[in-house]
Amino acid sequence: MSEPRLVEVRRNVLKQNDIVARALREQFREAGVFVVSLVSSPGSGKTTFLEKTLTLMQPRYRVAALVGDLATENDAVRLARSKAPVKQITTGTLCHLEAAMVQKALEDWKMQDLDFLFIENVGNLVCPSSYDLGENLRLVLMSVTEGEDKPLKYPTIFNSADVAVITKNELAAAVEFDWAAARNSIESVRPGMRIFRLSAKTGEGMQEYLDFLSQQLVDQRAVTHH
Ligand SMILES: Nc1nc2c(ncn2[C@@H]2O[C@H](COP(=O)(O)OP(=O)(O)OP(=O)(O)O)[C@@H](O)[C@H]2O)c(=O)[nH]1
Ligand SMILES: [Mg+2]
Repeated sequence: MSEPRLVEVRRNVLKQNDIVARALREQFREAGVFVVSLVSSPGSGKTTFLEKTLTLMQPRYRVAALVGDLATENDAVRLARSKAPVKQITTGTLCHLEAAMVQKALEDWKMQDLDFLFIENVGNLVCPSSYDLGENLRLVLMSVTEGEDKPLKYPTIFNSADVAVITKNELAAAVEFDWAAARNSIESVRPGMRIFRLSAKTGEGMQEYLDFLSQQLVDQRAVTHH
């Protein structure tokens, strides 16, 4: 009989999150920073891809990253090799980041000093989908080794994301990755979704994605007159 109360509590948590996320989005807009979040199952390659992204973007852009995990600073240590400012958020038992955690982590960073902020969410294909972090763009990653039907099994996370990134593409042949099947899965849960296919290890496909991000910043600043 406790279900209605649980539903209500959950609704309140989400509502509170949306309020903070809205404030964050406004703060990002005013500062002219473009914010990209990354979601995926554990081990799909978020940190590898993000380290590569930060390293390749550094010469042209002021970039920084937040990274969420239940425990350890491992990912922050890896990302910091790019020399970009990086902060780890440890969530304890929580399987997703919340807007308030992002807000707190950003307290001593000046958003005006950044062009791009990246947020790596906790590795999980379920929990992060309902939590808005105030980001401009949400990427959902899926590695070629995970199975082409993941979008069909976890439609909510693909629905909450804007762009799909197929990672570890240099392994595609070894695992007999079926590109057409993967694309159909994505297309059936999120018609028209933009998909990048790349490998952070070899660098193939990275340039097209970086060009896309650059254009996103240009478009955002054209709208907000920065
Ligand atoms: N072959 C290959 N391996 C990769 C690639 N990207 C990541 N990996 C490997 O995949 C494993 C997991 O990568 P991570 O970058 O830690 O994945 P993650 O999504 O950040 O993992 P969590 O933060 O734990 O959810 C590591 O052993 C990486 O070296 C890639 O493009 N090609
Ligand atoms: Mg990681």
